[in-house]
Amino acid sequence: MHPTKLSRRHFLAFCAGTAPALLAPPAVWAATRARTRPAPTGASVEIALSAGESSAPILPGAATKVWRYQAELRNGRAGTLSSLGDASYLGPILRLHPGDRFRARISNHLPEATTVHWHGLHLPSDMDGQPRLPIEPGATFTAEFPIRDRPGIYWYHPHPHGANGGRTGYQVYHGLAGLLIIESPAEEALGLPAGAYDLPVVIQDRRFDDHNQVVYLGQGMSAMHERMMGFLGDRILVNGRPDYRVEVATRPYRLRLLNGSNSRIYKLAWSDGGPVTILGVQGGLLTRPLNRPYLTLAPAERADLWVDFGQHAVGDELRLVSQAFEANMMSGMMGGGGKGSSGGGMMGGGAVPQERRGGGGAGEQERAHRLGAAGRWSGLSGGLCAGRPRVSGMAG
Ligand SMILES: [Cu+2]
Repeated sequence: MHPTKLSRRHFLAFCAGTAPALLAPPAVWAATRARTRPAPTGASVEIALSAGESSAPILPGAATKVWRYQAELRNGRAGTLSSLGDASYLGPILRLHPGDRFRARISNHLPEATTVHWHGLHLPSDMDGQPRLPIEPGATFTAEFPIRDRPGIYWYHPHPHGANGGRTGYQVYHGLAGLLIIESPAEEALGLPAGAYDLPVVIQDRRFDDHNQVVYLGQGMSAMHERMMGFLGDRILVNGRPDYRVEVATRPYRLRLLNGSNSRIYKLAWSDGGPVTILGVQGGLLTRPLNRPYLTLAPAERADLWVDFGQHAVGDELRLVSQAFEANMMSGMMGGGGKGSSGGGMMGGGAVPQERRGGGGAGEQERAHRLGAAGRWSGLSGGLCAGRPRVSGMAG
């Protein structure tokens, strides 16, 4: 199938509403059976995390068989876990603070070995779900480590080896992934939109068969080709849902984007042509917000966006669209040239398409007064160069 099928197709709509009561689907922020107990040991935040078989009503008709993370809070702050709702196959959002000592008791209820990799975090390698330390079916593993990273967007997913290039791509594709957000009182002091105004946006592509079941890789030669070039779905899901829509208030929001797709790269832009305001990328907040006509997000990359729906009238609909862009079919393999939505993601390190200049107006819009204190992070920024977002890959 040709990737341009997705060109300009909107997959995420924000509708400006009036009443704050309409802000976010309650399911998004409902806690996942969260409860607090005294800590038996030194971990300040402890969860029980299971990976198992489940199903989700993704498309009209039959439910889709998925693999799903579920979690329970054993110790720690209320709000550590938040669910995207039962209709989403994604794991709960995990919110941690710098300085936390985090423990996850991981149990594998899958029919095959798995691991849990804490993507983006700095932690001891023997706690990081490396393929050399598989958790066999029916087994458990306790990962414990201090949270040393900056506030920002991270995620967790399996990282096992396996036949035919490994099972990482397969397991993530079948639903095993979740957002991990590090937040801190210092970041809170910046006054960015929080709570119901801080929305997760996990973007993934999937392919479904006639019975609403996900299909991973084609048959025969096509499977080999897709394994080499990167598997692409033909349907975009946001937070595990098709045609995702959010009722929003006419005010600023913070969006936490993760490209959780196996291979697809997105060129994201607003349907009204307005600038994409980037507060941060993987690695945390930038020293100041950047305005760009679009944002390129490769597999596993994250972006912190700011958007003011107050610029729109009540009843307006604003869409986040995935624009078409030129792709070099071999670039995904070689790691060079423009990496397009038709492939890539295997080797990483490629250049992104040339930035269009001027489309976003002033370039770096000065919203610095809102982020004045962000200067403290300056030594650690740089995940996103001006006009040239960094690209990284994730093995499919
Ligand atoms: Cu990863």
